Amino acid sequence: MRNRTQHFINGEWVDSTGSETIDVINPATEEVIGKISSGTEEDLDRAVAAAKAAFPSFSQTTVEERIELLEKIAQEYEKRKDDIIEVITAELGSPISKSDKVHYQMGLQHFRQAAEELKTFQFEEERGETLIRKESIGVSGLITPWNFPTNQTSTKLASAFAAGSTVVLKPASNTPFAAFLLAEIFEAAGLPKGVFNLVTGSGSTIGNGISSHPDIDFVSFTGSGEVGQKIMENAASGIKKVSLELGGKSPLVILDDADIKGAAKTAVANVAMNTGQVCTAATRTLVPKSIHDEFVEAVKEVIAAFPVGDPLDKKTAVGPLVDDNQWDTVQSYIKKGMDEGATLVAGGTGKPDGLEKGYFTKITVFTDVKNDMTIAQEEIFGPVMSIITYDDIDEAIKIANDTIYGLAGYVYGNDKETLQKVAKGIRAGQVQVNNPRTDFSAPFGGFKQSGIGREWGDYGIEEFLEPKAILGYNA
Ligand code: TAP
Repeated sequence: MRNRTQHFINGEWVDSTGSETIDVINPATEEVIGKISSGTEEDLDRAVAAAKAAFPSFSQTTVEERIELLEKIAQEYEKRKDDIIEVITAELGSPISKSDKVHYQMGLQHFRQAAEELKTFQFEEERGETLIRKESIGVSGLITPWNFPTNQTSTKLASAFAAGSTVVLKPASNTPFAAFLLAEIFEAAGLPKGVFNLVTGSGSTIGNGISSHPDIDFVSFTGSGEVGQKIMENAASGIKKVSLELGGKSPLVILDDADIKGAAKTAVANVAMNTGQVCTAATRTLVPKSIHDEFVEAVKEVIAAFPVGDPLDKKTAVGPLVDDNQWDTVQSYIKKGMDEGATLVAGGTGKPDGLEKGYFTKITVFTDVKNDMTIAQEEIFGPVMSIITYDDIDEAIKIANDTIYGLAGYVYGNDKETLQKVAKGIRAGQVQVNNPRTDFSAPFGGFKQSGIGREWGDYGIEEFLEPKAILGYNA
């Protein structure tokens, strides 16, 4: 049992002022694997005070000092590789191979990338007599979701430290333990006291408290649109800057010259990744009518290569959903798809055979989906693919953009001009052409209701900075 009922405040592990705790469950076994403190407003106040006290000196550290710190963090993170993989598999149910190659790696790369960015980042610029400086924004409140316990936290933390901002982190209550490892990593790396503070607890107390706290200057949130809206409302009363990474309903446009097997593999792999609990998941697959039937057959074949099962088994590609709520939500969307008249190609409601314990769900594929159906418009956060047909590229782009979201887009095919036309036509923060390598220096974030602001690389660092103009500086 992991009983992590202390918060990390001002460089020390401290008890909560309250006594309530929150159980953490392994979604593959449904067993309680530990508990965290359900923190109080007093706990949060203490953490914010520590971050505020640490800000004047940390914001004045040199770029070289912060590069060294980020590099040290990356080294300490690497030393905890096995622990990180183990914890993510236990709390999220992520297959062990993905906890390694995706979750562990993404967490690491953000620290490395931030160190790299600082080597060329321009904090000062002279324009005639005027000096323009980018200064740390101040105490930052970070609120993160459960779906990528290291990636979502590390991208924010790496950017904040690179910018010289101090933070209070509230991780998701479903998957909090990875954040405790980060606290230990920062301790080992020698992060000054008060720069990083970890307070666990409910969204309604700690999350809400962060977004309305008078001594927090900036809130960086990743999660649902509903909570994002509440955070904006709270932040508005204190004119606090917010950055929001919210949901998506991303399109994958398959061109008529695509290799069909490759396209099917790309589509299934994308929707199966992290059991579909990915904000950038390509949940709408746009296929030319001319290749639809062949594509559907290829999808049916490819699904067998994505076994759902025990996350500890190295052959497992897809683990369970994070909890019973998420399981119920996904089931109700699958039912809704059938009720609205979409044709089930694979999967369906219920648990996969032999997986009665754990929040396992089937990789589900619908075709004959119209873009105005609920399953094509709402974020499901489960491995559910909607196949929608199109006649020509202009129609494909129109369908791709017919959503309230704009987080990601994907295009797969051969003709370079068409690939580029589609990539430019999709209104989204990040578009991927033919399964490129992850680029940690590229900005990540959403158009429309997918969010405000950007993370990753230099764009991520910018979020934690305020431009300041000193006129007459060089007069
Ligand atoms: P949210 O409720 O948005 O939770 C995300 C984070 O916000 C968690 O740390 C949560 O704390 C906290 N929170 C909850 N209520 C809050 C409040 N009033 N003020 C401030 N913070 C608050 O997401 P969820 O419940 O985990 O998932 C619900 C749906 O959101 C999913 O089905 C999915 O559609 C979407 N989602 C999107 C993303 C991304 S990356 N875009 C990630 C996760 C979920 P607790 O954990 O303590 O509740």
